[in-house]
Amino acid sequence: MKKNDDDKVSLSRRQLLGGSAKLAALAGVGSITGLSVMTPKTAVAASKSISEVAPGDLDEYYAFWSSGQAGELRILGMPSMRELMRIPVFNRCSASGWGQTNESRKILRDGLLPATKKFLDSGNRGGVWTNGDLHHPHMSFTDGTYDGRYVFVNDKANTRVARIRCDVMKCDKIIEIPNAADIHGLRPQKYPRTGYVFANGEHRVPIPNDGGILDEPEKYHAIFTAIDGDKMEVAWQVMVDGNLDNCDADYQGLYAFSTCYNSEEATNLNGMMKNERDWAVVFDLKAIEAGVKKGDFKRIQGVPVLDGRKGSKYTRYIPVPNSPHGCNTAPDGRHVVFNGKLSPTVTVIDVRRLPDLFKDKIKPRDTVVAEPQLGLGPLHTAFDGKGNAYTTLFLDSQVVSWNIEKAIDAYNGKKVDPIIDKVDVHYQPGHNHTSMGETKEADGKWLVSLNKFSKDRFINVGPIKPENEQLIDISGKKMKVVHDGPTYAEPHDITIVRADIVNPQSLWTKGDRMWADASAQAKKDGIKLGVGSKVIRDGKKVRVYMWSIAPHFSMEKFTVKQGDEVTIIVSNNDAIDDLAHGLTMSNYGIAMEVAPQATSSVTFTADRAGVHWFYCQWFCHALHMEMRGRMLVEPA
Ligand code: K7E
Ligand code: CUA
Repeated sequence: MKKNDDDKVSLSRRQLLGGSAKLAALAGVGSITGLSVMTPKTAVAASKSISEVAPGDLDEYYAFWSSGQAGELRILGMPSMRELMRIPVFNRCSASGWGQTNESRKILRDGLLPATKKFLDSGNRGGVWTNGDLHHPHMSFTDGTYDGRYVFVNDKANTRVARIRCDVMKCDKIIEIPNAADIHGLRPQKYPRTGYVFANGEHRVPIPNDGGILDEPEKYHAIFTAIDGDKMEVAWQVMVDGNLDNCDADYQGLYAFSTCYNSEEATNLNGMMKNERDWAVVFDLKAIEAGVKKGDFKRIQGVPVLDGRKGSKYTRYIPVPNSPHGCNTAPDGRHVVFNGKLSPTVTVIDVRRLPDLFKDKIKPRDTVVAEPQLGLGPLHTAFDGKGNAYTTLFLDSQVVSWNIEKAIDAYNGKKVDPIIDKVDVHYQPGHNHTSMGETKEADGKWLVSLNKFSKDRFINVGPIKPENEQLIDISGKKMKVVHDGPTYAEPHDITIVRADIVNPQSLWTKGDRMWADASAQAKKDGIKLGVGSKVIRDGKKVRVYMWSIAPHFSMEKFTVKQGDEVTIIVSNNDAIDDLAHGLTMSNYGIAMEVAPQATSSVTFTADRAGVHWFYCQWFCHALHMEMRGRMLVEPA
């Protein structure tokens, strides 16, 4: 049971609907402390299917799912694979009003570069981006494991990085990354904490990219960025040779790694495939921090950019077979795997050799401790925390499990086969991910293979088919596919987090910073949010304050003049979990969610005269249909 700031005891619906409901009613809501609360048992590997989570039972893991070009973040329960929530980030969401409410537009706009703001203000672009390409969701770390604070995500389409607050599961910051083009790989620092969020600019472009340089690819650059995850500001950037694809961080807080598939620095497919070998770049974080301190950088677009091209003391380039893709550090804290993609191999390095590499005591390839041949099209690797790795084979449509130590033995000439097992997946896997697999607490229970094609696995839904995310039991020696999970465009990557680490609130806290602007304006207008119910006219600007308690809005009608700029501010006073309201202004294209104890606001021009009903679009009560009122717009 939770107390909200009104000191009223707020009951969870689950508790009310459970066994304690009658007793709660008898005892009166205020005095049920001490009653045994029904806690649903967590699904356990039992009976028919080990992945089955019976109706009413709860999952063991939260899985944060990317959505690629859909631009949102999704939460699935695992092992049930039930989709639980969608968190709009880079997309426009009709249900929640993300992209339209004042609160979301501020987040979508504030972190943009001045030139981008100017661009978005021109040509009817509406002031904010409404699309994104979200590939990589990763939770913040403390001491090598997830800490439940934030999930960070990239936007490849419009060169941004966003942060999701895990206390309310909403995006609270989005920043555009200067100098870089098209953020792809993204990983948080694992140790001592996040700390930095590392982000790869994938495509090479001129700096500045303002038309001064066009078809002169030799003058393009690729940029690696470290973002301060607490402030959501760029801490520093490093210019590199080649391009940047995926990245990861070590378990010591000393190095970060990126794969490069275009060492040729070409601009077309043939050119990018020329070299037999590309490379992985290693970034020396301590050296870079010292360089920033010493002023060994150029300040470009407001951020320090260090030169990490070949020969720099900040980086080393480790040659690996042509066109590597995934980049994954193992929970043993020692090994990093670069996945071959065009080569049937993965390259394993040992981070303990990196200090000598930076001192030039050894050659870059001397950091390699294994290079097992696994199959065709290795893209990404996950780990079980028991010394085994799981690599997706895109072309073979398989996942291969292999032992890291045995791969090292084989590289040293011993006659051992590191491959443990191969399992068919359906079809063409990209990323895969194990439960807690990118942390030191990898538990070796579950693997999800994120397959790009589902083809014949589901009934046909037309030319566009879902992807297929298959759940694989890895607790035994043999991998076992136990579930097909169709999902819509296009999950690249996921993060699987033990449920006890993630503890979201069920109610918003009144006065949350999410609607700080509305609070400040209300104060100026002499209104207390959730209490005042009033229309304030300020020249041609009209502010309408109202609150809601199921099943009504505090205002039945309000009148404005055609051409007024109207701001509607709604505070949801209900303090019962899951009791959300919304406000839709019909025939005005306006809709927003108002979650329990939250305030939402939206501004629009009332340039259409007549009677317009506003209504609650979030089913909240038996009298939900009656929860409505009128906006009367007087003709000019
Ligand atoms: Cu392999 Cu963008 Cu992570 Cu997709 S990336 S698969
Ligand atoms: Cu309030 Cu529906």
